Amino acid sequence: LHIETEKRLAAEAAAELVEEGMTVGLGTGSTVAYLLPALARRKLEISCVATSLATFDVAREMGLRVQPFTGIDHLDIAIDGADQVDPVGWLVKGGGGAHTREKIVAGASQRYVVIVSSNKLVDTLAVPIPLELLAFGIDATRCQLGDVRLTHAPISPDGGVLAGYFGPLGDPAKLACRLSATPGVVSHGLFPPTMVSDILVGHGNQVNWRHVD
Ligand code: DER
Repeated sequence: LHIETEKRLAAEAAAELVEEGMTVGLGTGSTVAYLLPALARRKLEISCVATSLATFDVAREMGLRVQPFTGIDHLDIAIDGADQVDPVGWLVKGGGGAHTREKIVAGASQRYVVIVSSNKLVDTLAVPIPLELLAFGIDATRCQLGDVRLTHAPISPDGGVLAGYFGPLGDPAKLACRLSATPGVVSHGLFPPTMVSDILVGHGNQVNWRHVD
């Protein structure tokens, strides 16, 4: 059906969760693009941090108060998209190349709300898993990881090299551990269910709400 409508409905529902005085983490991507105007329309006194320059610029244009993520040791809520969501709440993120900052924001937020259209729901996660690698020793890092290919936008705003893991996925928890433990991997796009509070899924003209335990 209309994926854009589903993205907008999920984003508008998430915007309602933000309250006066909150510090808010803003994700990156085309679903979050619907969140920003919905949030701005509420004219709340809130402080926002952005997970990409694109989000920063648009949020500023919308009149949201966006500031660098310094001097803030936690966020009340963060709202972000995802590329894939599995039945227990594992996410694959990083399609927009922003997963390093998105994971930092997710980890710092009291409540992490994921907004997706229904096409993002999968029974089983699939590769590629986005990666950010340090350039130093990158060939040795790639050799330890297995099938890793460099992607379109090679350099991240934090100076790392953006790539994708195309090897066997198997159990997401085991792969997430192996990716995190491999020296030279700055971050990867597997976000565990423990990181997620709520998943708002646009479905036709409804929004299904999944609370992740
Ligand atoms: O890059 C990212 O992690 C984005 O959040 C991505 O996963 C979702 O982008 P979309 O809302 O444009 O599909």
